[in-house]
Amino acid sequence: MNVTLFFERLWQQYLAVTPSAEKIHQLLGGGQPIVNDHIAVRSFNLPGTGVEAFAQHLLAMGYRQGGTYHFAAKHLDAAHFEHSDPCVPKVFISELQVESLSPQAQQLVKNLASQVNPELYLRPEVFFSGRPWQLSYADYQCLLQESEYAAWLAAYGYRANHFTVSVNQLVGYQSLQHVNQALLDAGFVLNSVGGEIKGSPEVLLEQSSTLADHAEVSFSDCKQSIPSCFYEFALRYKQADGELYSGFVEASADKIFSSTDSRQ
Ligand code: OOG
Ligand code: NI
Repeated sequence: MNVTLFFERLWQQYLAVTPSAEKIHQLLGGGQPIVNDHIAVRSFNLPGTGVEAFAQHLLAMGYRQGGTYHFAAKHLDAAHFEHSDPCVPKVFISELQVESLSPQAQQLVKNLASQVNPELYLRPEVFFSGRPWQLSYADYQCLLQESEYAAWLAAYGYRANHFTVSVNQLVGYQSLQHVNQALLDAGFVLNSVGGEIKGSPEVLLEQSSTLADHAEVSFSDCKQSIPSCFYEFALRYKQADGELYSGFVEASADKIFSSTDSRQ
């Protein structure tokens, strides 16, 4: 699949539940195009449906694997992928260790997964295929008690859960503080878990993010408004060899995950 089309499809799907995104582009870009640093997708680690299943399509589109990451408390594993063309966004893919859930929640997740035709994962369109299973609101709430990640993924399925403005390529902003202030002045709410800025020049990456918008989700028994997707902002620093750091920082990513958690 052509990468431009791939990101256009992800972007349109994301916009449908993230009205803030358009306003943020207007605010920070003033009509000029915004370059995105990366997007992220979430998955379960069940056979054929986790990071590897998604990665195969990126490799076919000219990506190579970058770092791998572990989040013990959230029971997540992740990897990032970068493209040979530096203007093409990186992709961060995570997977939940389903075996870490309670037996009841594990059964619930397996029931969702069993509704999916495994061929879904063989096509690059899986990245923006949305929710391929039926879910009741009670089951959503049951998952939410154990893992906000599991609940979000069960409700929204496969999609970009955020896009990320590359602050390095943003005209008129010298720092992430400056970007955050513009967002706060315009009335956006930032994820404040661990401070509004995660990371530092020392770890070569500073990140911030909005709190997710809300969208109405059709559950099998009712419609409910729940947290949808967010926007992230990333400023990268040069490493010793003069190249911009292209990886992620576990301690910071751990807090970025909370951007879909309205209970923070
Ligand atoms: C991914 C969170 C991590 C980053 O830039 O560190 C991340 C997620 O919320 O699925 O995107
Ligand atoms: Ni991110």
